Amino acid sequence: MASHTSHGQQIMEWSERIAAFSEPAWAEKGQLTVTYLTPAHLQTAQALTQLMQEAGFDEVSTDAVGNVVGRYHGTDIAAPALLTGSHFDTVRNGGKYDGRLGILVPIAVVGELAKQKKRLPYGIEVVGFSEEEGQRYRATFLSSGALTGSFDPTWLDQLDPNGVSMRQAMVDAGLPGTLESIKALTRDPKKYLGFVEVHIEQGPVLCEKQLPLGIVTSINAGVRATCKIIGTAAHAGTTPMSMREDALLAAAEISLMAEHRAKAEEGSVATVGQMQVPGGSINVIPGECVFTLDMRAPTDPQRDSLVNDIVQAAKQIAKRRSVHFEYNEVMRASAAPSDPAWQTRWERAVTKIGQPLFKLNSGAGHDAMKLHTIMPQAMLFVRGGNRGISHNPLEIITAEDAELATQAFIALLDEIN
Ligand code: HGY
Ligand code: MN
Ligand code: MN
Ligand code: MN
Repeated sequence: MASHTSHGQQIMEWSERIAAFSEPAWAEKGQLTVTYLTPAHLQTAQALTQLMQEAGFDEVSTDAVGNVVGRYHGTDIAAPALLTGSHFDTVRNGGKYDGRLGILVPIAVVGELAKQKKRLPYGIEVVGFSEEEGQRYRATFLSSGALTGSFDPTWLDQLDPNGVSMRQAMVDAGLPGTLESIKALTRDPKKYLGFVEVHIEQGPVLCEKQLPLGIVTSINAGVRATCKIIGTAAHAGTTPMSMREDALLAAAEISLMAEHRAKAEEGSVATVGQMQVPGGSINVIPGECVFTLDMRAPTDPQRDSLVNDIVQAAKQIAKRRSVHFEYNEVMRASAAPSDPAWQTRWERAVTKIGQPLFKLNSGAGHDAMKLHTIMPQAMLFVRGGNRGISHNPLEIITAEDAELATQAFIALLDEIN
């Protein structure tokens, strides 16, 4: 095993290197925003390609949706391969490790194998997924969806806030931009042993328990929706309070109702992450308000009852306030329990490197929940500092924990036989 923290230190340096690429409006504020197929996104993809080439992968390529795919062959090229990876796009003003750590750890692992000129009986395929967060386009898990045959063809015609279609963004990025080229990415599960993803926990549990690693038992179910309230714009000075059809106040009441409903049940969460009054003015009662809903729970039934209750209550609020409520679901992902065999491999790997075992479920969604639909999967969580804060520039990990994650991944390889 290399000297202590050598892989970990290397991963921290790589994280800094790829975090140098951010979209100008955010970079000028020292913030990290990398959304689908922007110049910063393409630069990040290029940097990941270079890291994979330097590490000694046998093949490195960019696929039709912009994934960076590295392959390190085994002794038997026809044997089913281990699939791993995570995403390199970020939320706006995001952290450096969300997704990216799950690409850099396997790159460090392959680098170690290549350095030792070691070949396993199976290949390793590392995917830097190009689009997971659904920021530029409402197309969450676009890239892992392309690999699992669930790419939604209507996404190609979706427009970003500047009116650029996804198809055009793909063509501008040098990608085919055709449904055929995307459908061709669907993976045949028979060619894979399974999918493993290393990811920061994005929560406070490991930090509070002072544990560097955690084994994921299941990924929570989620639904995301864009909502619109249509009321009546009117004069803020002359319209009596009793005669208002205020779109924003209806959205505000719906937001507080969603919070109240989620709080009523252990494990349920509901978030309004975005809210705008298009064309609003200081002296006009909002005639329209658009907002988003993100609702999650540990199981599909609990998620469904959360969503149904919130949507029904929202309709009641809209009716009482004489406004119109539109609900448009943009993502629905089922809970993804870890495959028992792969979870056990992670447990044995973590034990083998002398770390305590701790299991937890994932409140965050991950590419693994898409791969879950076609092959067995299990995840390893890495402790986040700053009480595990994430989707925030304060997101932080340590070189020591990155090193332990790399050692656990290497130990996992020995569990595959
Ligand atoms: O929102 C999530 O759970 C993930 O960060 N995409
Ligand atoms: Mn994220
Ligand atoms: Mn993530
Ligand atoms: Mn993920």
